[in-house]
Amino acid sequence: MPNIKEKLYEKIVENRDRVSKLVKQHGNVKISDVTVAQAIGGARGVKCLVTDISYLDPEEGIRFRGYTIPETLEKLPKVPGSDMPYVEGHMYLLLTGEIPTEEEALELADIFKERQQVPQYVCDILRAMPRDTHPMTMFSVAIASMQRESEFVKAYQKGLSKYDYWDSTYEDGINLLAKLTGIGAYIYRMKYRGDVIISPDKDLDMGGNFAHMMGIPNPYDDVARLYFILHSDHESGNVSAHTGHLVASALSDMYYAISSMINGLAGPLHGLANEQVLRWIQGVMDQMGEKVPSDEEMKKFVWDTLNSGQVVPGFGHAVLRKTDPRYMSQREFCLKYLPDDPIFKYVDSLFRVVPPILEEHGHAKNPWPNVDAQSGVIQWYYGVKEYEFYTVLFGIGRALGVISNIIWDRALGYPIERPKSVTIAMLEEMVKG
Ligand code: HAX
Repeated sequence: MPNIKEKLYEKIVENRDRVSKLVKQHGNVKISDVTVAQAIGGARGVKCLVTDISYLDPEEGIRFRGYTIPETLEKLPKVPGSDMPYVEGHMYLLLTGEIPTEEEALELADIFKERQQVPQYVCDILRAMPRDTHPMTMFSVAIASMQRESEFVKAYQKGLSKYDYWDSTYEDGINLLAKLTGIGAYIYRMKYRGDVIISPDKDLDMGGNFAHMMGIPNPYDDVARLYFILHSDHESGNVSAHTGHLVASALSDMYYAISSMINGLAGPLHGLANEQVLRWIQGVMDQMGEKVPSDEEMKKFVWDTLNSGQVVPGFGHAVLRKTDPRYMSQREFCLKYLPDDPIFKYVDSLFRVVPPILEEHGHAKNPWPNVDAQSGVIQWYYGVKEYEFYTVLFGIGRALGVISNIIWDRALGYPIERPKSVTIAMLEEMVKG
């Protein structure tokens, strides 16, 4: 058994005990009440999910296994000659809760390399789709098409004890994760780079290999590493993570669950916001020509969007009540590597202009920028100008967290999800008293 799996199993045994004690001894303790507004309003703030992979504090932002973003980037082993850590090391942290040594990160990197080959039938399916199909649709279909490979399904059909679900779920998760960068790069090169496909390089780590398969020189390898780590997890209540958890709770396998996760991420209020931000900026650029608008001119564009009943993409959040630290990490990257980039100037101007406008507008509970306001500009700068593709990058990163969560859901025996619904008439009756 590879080291990471042994380590994972140790942790599973410990945590099964903790969960079982909580349910047996304190199962009736209340942790949340639900109001009418919450029942109608998307269960905002209702505490009814459990995950140890990450925690999102409204003021502080995300912590991965207890570590803030700067701590995560500082503590994880770095790729030699690079400013950024191994994505594989981050996956080790998410799965086991421990910062890996360089050796442990490299061991996982080797496991991914052994399993990275994208099956030819996946490429054939992608090729059979109309070339103008959205890349997120292609990504979702490619993942679902590999469902036939599921180790969990094979084991389940033979008759599998529920205590062993985690094992083949882990294998499915690692098999799938190993292929996601290759599938993403394949879609990109097929659609936007004259169909010239670049094969993986066995000597490179996940971030380096992705940059190589995209055909983009360094430091795009560090961009990829930073991007995948930052987007990996954001608690389990966001649409993509929750969808993955929900679908997997029916014992649908990892391929079904991650394909569904991608479909949830493809909405403009969630992951597709990174595409929408660049689309919005392009709309302004079309009107301004070469000139970057002054802050006063930018205010008008923002008000025009709000007055036409649309949201300003990249701003606001269901949980956060301050600027997203994922935005700040990427902003630091931009200030270091591309301070004079014209699109960064747009993003910077929006950072100054939008929050006071959203406060004045009085609707959004959080006027500050989220991760999606800042991520596209970096991709654009390094030549990935096809903004339709940006959410695929988000999806590769998010899979790290959702796969970790699903493995743990199975290990801890979380049951099929089934909240209760009521009718509007029942609510009217309940509020009468
Ligand atoms: N522009 C305009 N109005 C906004 C707004 C924005 N950026 N953010 C919120 N609002 C509005 C809401 O539409 C809502 O309007 P109504 O009262 O008229 O229905 C009101 O403010 C209250 O919303 P909220 O409670 O502050 O926010 P929600 O929890 O309902 O929604 C969203 C959170 C992220 C969906 C929301 O802020 C939004 O639509 N933002 C723009 C899209 C975006 O950037 N999405 C990406 C979010 C991060 C993420 O998930 N990345 O993947």
